Amino acid sequence: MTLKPSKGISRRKFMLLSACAAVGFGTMSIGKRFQALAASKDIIPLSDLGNRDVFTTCGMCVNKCGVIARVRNGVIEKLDPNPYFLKSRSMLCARGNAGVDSVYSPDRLKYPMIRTGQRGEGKFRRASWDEALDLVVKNLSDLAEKYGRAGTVFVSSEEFQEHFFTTFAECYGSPNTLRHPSLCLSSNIQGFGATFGTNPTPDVLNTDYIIMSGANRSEALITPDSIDMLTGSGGRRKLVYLDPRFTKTAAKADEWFPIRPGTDMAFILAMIHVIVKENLYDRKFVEEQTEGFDKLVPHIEAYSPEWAAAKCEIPAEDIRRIAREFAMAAPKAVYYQGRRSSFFDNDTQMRRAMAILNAIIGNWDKIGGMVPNSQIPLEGHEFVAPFYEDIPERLEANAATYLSEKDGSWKYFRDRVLEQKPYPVKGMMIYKQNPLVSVANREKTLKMMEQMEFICTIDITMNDTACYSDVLLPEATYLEREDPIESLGGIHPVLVWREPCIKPMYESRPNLWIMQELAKRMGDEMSASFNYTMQEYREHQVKNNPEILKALKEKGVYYEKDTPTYGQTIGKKLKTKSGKIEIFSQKYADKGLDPLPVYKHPESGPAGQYRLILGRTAYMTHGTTANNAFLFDIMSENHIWLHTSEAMKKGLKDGQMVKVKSPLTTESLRLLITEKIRPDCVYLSHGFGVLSKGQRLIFGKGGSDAALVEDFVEPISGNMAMHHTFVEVTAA
Ligand SMILES: Nc1nc2c(c(=O)[nH]1)N[C@H]1C(S)=C(S)[C@@H](COP(=O)(O)OP(=O)(O)OC[C@H]3O[C@@H](n4cnc5c(=O)[nH]c(N)nc54)[C@H](O)[C@@H]3O)O[C@H]1N2
Ligand SMILES: Nc1nc2c(c(=O)[nH]1)N[C@H]1C(S)=C(S)[C@@H](COP(=O)(O)OP(=O)(O)OC[C@H]3O[C@@H](n4cnc5c(=O)[nH]c(N)nc54)[C@H](O)[C@@H]3O)O[C@H]1N2
Ligand code: SF4
Ligand SMILES: [Mo]
Repeated sequence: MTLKPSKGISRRKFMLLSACAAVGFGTMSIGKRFQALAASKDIIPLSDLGNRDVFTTCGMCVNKCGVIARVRNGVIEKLDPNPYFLKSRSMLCARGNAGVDSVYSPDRLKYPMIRTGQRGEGKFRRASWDEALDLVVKNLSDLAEKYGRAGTVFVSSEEFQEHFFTTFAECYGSPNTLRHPSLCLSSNIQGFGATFGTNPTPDVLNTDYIIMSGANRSEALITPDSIDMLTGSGGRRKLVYLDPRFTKTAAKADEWFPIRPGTDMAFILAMIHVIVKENLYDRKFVEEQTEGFDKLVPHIEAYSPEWAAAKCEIPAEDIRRIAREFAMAAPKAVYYQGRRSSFFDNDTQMRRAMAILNAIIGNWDKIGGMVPNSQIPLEGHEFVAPFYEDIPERLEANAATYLSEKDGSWKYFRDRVLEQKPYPVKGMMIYKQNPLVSVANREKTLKMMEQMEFICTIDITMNDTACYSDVLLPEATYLEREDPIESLGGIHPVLVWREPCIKPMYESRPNLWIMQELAKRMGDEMSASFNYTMQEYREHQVKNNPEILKALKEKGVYYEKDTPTYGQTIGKKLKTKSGKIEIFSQKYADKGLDPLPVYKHPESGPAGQYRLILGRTAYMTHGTTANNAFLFDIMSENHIWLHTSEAMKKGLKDGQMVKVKSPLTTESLRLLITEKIRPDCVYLSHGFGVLSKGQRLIFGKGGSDAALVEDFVEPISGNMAMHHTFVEVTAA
């Protein structure tokens, strides 16, 4: 039987399946597609594990929901939510349900591969593991000889086995690790961290008043918030939502304001103005727990609702009313900071403003307020990295004011690779990241990759980055792997792990094995850092605690206590310099940064052009899931959204092809005419317009936002700022 990308299962059937998963344990067969797969000798799992229900963890996005995999005759037939995992409120989303396709997709990476054609041509030959691993090690040794150990960058995103990859980088001796936060939430972490000493979690379940700006929780799912914001326990819940688009969250909100992009800080400063002027803040809390309120008072004098209305286009009387309602609901009120912040070049200061607004109403560490995260501690993995002399600082050291040593900054790093300053980087090891899709300005990433002498990608599918690599190492998927224990922090912290549902198919291997085999070839010293089995590693993580191991085995999760606790930090020193909540940041002042957030108005675009805004859909995770057969059934291309009035002016018709031109490139896209967006913006979702022909369902469909979006940067955290691009839209 030849395997073709197939839609095999109808959308209706799939939706039925999802609904079923949301309510209970029906073991509905996944249909003909999997019977056909099970019958194919090509891909019968090597499993002799038979019929089992496996408690494991979803790997389809960052939330890591609990899953029960129904394995029948050695095939994973269906995934159900694990009711013991409280954080997902017994839910698996569409992507979680569709996870089986990551195992059985005909487009997955099956064997180690070595490139035979030009980079990007997609021509590879199958290789043995020995040959591929030897080739990687030869290149890593040659690169170290030629350029030093810093001459190779280790690129990765969060995943349970990522730790082994970063350990390998450390043992190899490269200071250059490049992780996803500088494409995601590093300015958020920075802004809240500078104020509270940590990035707290809004207690959405118990709050009475939520303001969400730039956080589309009905589509950009974060559990449990996406569920709790609709259900809540209070019953008096109010949700105010600011977004240039009328999203599914807007549909569920009490009030929606189509805010002018990049002006959230004006709205927040005006709320602070009202709350301070009208004495609605929590005076006792402010006196006891915060620093610098006296400097805030004159600072916000000019930021009146009337001033803000002209900036953010939300009426002054609404700002004033919302500020009063918000303060009255305190402490059960949250200005929800969201997760991703890579929109504008003032995002860190915008998050500071959000943090200050929360602080002055005294919602800190209280039920229904902003609660610092707790975490169940795990025993660390100790290893001795070999010592190498003359290892330089990381390539982009000092580029951002507060650069994360561990995460780096994609924007600054890539620029320095291209300048070849202060030293050349010529090797790239990539684990579970797809920079050609996730880093703004794709052309620059292509140039960066072009000048690499060696690129190795460890992934599960032939994504764009794999297609431009030299050696591909197939990792086993999350449903085939035994993974370390992971401590998920939050208001109600939990331990989870992964158990294999079937044996890894084809020749895919878990990352620990891959790192062990590479380390072995690098020599004894390095190999010593990987000298354990997964079982030993997991036992070490929990000091062999039988209670934890039993709970994980039987329920897939371990909670230390039944309910969250509040107020643990009250009266204690926070992790800021003063030990208090820093409204005025002396730390920022010392670095020459604004110690209180100063409003900066975003530029207007050229006449006739639109600001390009990005955002999630509920059916896709980044650029990872578009080629998933089930999800492709729901969404098979991305449309460019344009407001009806603008489309009429241009004589454009719904569904027709248009050219979208940014200063970087032009993409052809299908037009969606809608009232659900501001007339000065267009919107495009992420993950389409791929370069790799190895993603057979979606190759040739939709367009790439990464190609269109320019690479501006937020200079305090080094976060990519992705909403400064303006585009023209014309008929194709
Ligand atoms: N389904 C799904 N869920 C996910 C993910 C996924 O890929 N798919 N990814 C996860 C990850 S890693 C992250 S970081 C989070 C991201 O979570 P979010 O940050 O909530 O997600 P986005 O959709 O990127 O952006 C949210 C909204 O901001 C709006 N927006 C744009 N500009 C502005 C502005 O200037 N002001 C305001 N107020 N709004 C603006 C956009 O229109 C969009 O609807 O989602 C997580 N959850
Ligand atoms: N233009 C644009 N760019 C963006 C965003 C946007 O909205 N628009 N969002 C930004 C945000 S918030 C984030 S967090 C980043 C995320 O972007 P990335 O850090 O690139 O992460 P992902 O897209 O989640 O996953 C990357 C790769 O992991 C692979 N993968 C999946 N599971 C496994 C596995 O088990 N093992 C291995 N080895 N590989 C696996 C997938 O095939 C995929 O190719 O993108 C950012 N970039
Ligand atoms: S939100 Fe969906 S994709 Fe993400 S972990 Fe949960 S079920 Fe999986
Ligand atoms: Mo993210």
